[in-house]
Amino acid sequence: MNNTRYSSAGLIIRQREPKNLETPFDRIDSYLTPTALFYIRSHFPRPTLDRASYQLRIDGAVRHPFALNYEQLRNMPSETRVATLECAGNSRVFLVPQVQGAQWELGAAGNAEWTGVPLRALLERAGLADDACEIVLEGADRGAPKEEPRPPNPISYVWSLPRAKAIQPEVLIAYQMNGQDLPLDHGFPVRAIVPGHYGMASVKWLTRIEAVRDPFHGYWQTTDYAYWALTNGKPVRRALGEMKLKSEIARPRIYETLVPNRIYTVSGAAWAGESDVTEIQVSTDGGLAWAEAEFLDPVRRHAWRRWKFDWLTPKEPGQYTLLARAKDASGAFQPYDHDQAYGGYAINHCLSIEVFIEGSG
Ligand code: MTE
Ligand code: MO
Repeated sequence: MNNTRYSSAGLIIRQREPKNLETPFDRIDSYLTPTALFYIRSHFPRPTLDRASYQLRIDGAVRHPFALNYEQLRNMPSETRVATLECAGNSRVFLVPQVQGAQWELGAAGNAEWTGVPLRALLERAGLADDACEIVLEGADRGAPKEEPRPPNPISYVWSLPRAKAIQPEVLIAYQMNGQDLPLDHGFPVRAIVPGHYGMASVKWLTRIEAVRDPFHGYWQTTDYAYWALTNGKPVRRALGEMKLKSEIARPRIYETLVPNRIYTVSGAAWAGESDVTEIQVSTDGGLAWAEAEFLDPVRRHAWRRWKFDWLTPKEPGQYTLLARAKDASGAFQPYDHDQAYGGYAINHCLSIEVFIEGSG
C-alpha cells in the first residue's frame, strides 16, 4: 500500500490497461460519488462507440424485435435513480490467503445518480415472450479474459439477468451519470444499471438485449462471477447477483495515527442489496463493545447510507482495532468471516481498521 499510484483524477491505479481504477475511499465525503472519482472496472480495452451510428437491438424471445438509435432512446420517457455499484471483488485484498484478481481495497464501490429508460419499458415494447426466463445484456467490448480458467477464443462481455429482476422498475438502460452523458470509461453511450446487484450485471457499452428461453451459461456468470451454491447437498455453480449487506469505514484510514483523548469522527458508508440498512454499529476495541452510529443519509432502496460515529480516542497510546457492522431490514448483521463458497467475491465480513494512538492529547 506504500507505493500506491494514482491517475490524474486521483483514482488508485490497480491496472492501467484495461483500465481498473479504484476510488480512494477515505475521500468519500458526499452522498453521490463525483463521476471523476467513481471506480472503473473493465475487463477488456474500451470499445469505441459512436453516438451517430449507435444501435441498441432488442430481440430473441420477443414478439416484435426492434432496434433503437441513440436519439430514439433519449426520446423515450426516462427515469433518474440513485444506485450504489459495488464490484463483486471489492475488498479482495483483505482475504487471507490472497486470491487472484485485482487487489481492491475499499473503493471498488460508489454511489451515483443514473438516468435512462427502464429496461421494462423496452421489453414491453418488444413484447417479451411469456416463457422467456432471462434477459441477456451484451457489451461491445471483446477480448480474452485474464482470470483462469480462460475460454479458448476471444469473447464479449455478456451478462444475463433473471427475468424477475430484469422487469423491475429500477433496472435502467442508462445514458447519464450524475446528470452528464456517460463518460467513455463508464459505458458511453449506453449501459445497463442493475441496482441491488453486484457491478458485473451493469453491462457497459450495451449494444444488444436478448431475451432467452433457456438459462444462459456464459463464461462470466458460470466461470468467473459465480459461486458454489449447495443444492440438495450438491455443489452447483451459480451466478452472483444481489449485493450482500456491507459497511465500510472510510475514515480513519488503515494504520492512521490518531491523537489520544480527542473526538475523532469515524465515518463510512453501508449498503444492503435489495434490503435497507437500518442500523450501523461501531466497535473501537476489536469487537468487544459496540455503539450505534448516526446516519447522514435517509433510507433509499439500492443506494448507500453514509454514517458517522464520534469517538473519544483513548488516553492510552497503542494499537486499536475499529470495526463497523451494518444491520438490514431483516435484523441480520454482516458476518465476521468471509464465506469461502464465494472465493474472491462478495466480501462482506466486518473488515477491521487498525489505528495507532500516539502523542499527547
Ligand atoms: N461491462 C462491460 N461491457 N465490460 C466490463 O468489463 N465490467 C463490469 C460492469 N460492466 C464490465 C461491464 C464490472 S465487473 C463492474 S464492477 C462494473 O461494470 C463497473 O462499472 P464502472 O466501471 O462504471 O464503475
Ligand atoms: Mo466488478
